[in-house]
Amino acid sequence: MSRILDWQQLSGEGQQAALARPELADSASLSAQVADIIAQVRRDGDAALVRLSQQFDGLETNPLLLDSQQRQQLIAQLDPKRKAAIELAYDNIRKFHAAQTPKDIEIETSIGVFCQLRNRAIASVGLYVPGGSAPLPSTVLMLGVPAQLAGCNRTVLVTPPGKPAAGDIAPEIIYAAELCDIDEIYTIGGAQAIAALAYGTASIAKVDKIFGPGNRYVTEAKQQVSQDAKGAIIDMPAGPSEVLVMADDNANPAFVAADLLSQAEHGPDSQVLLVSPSMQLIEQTMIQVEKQLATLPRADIARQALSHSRAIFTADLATAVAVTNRYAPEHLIVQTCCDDELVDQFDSAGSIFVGPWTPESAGDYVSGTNHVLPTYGYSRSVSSLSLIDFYRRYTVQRLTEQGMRTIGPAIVTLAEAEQLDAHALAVSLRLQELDKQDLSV
Ligand code: HSO
Ligand code: ZN
Repeated sequence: MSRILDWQQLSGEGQQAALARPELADSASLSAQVADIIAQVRRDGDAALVRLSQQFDGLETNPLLLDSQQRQQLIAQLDPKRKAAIELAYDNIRKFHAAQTPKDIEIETSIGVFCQLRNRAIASVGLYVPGGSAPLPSTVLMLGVPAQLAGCNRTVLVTPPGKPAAGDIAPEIIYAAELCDIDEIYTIGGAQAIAALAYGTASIAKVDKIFGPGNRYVTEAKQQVSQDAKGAIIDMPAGPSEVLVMADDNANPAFVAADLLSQAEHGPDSQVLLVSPSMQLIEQTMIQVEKQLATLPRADIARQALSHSRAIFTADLATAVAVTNRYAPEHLIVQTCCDDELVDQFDSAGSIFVGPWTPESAGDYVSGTNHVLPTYGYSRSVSSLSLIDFYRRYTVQRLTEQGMRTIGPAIVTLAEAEQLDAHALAVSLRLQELDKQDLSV
């Protein structure tokens, strides 16, 4: 950890700085670059995808779509232990998400006035699975399981080609996709993959909604296509991934250190915070972090993330809770005297990991919760990815004659108040018709 900050000693500004996210630097040139990539894909379609994949991923061949034979060949290489672990993760994620199936409702709001809320799967969804330094089959499951449960007609997976074997995708990714019934898999990544999903090309049909985490280019591309009515909507805004561990003297410093490092190893821009009313725990954790770093292959990446991490020392647990709520972390790990009592006091974390036996890794992989979560303080108001995100909701209403009689006069009154005479007429004509019918009986 680079800095220990004593919360009590900080000025208002100092406290704000202690909880600040990094500025998403260089955004003007980033957004221009991404806009250019999107424009190329819109103009040149598949040819742009091939060109950009060569430029960014060194993809020499042009497999783009993996056929079923290629997929089966890859799955055959998969280690049985990994296969079984993917199956357990799939089962748990499926159980937790199946329980979230939304129910249609119908309510008679006034006599003869029937209102429905219906939930239907979004027809076509695009899932972005980052490649980067390691393939992420867990992300395939987090996106693919809810798409499968919702019953989306078409689910498209894009992922950057693996290196060094250009064109290959990790067998773990293919197997996870197979379990989720995803048969449209393209080896493309980056902003060009998002552009292809949003606008379509000759070989990739456009999707309605794009899901999944990615690097700065992917995130920026998602933002841009979501602002265009001809593009696609997206799951949620995103920034670098983050964890806040809240721990007191009861916590095991080795556990806390490992939890901090598991976030730090994701990338140099990962955000890592420790909040504690115990200076001893903070110091012990720092020793453990150094010790564990020595054993980690990704120590370089983790060190870069740790260089901007903070340990915040608070007067008591109540202050630690207040600091945590103010930061609104993507992941919140709680290891204190009183975890269960504290859980209800957190009002702004994306996902909470309670007690010493619940590392973030549990939710990243196998517990069943979704690991696609709002970052960058968005967890105050944006929800963690759930089954409902794969549905659209719409309403249906029907008035009987009786219903028209019941609410018609109020509609006319409101339309007149808004001076919208055609609105009033649409109702008064019908009311007159009903009066005529009454007279003729
Ligand atoms: N912690 C990451 C998800 C992940 N971890 C994937 C391991 N694999 C962001 O929530
Ligand atoms: Zn993780």
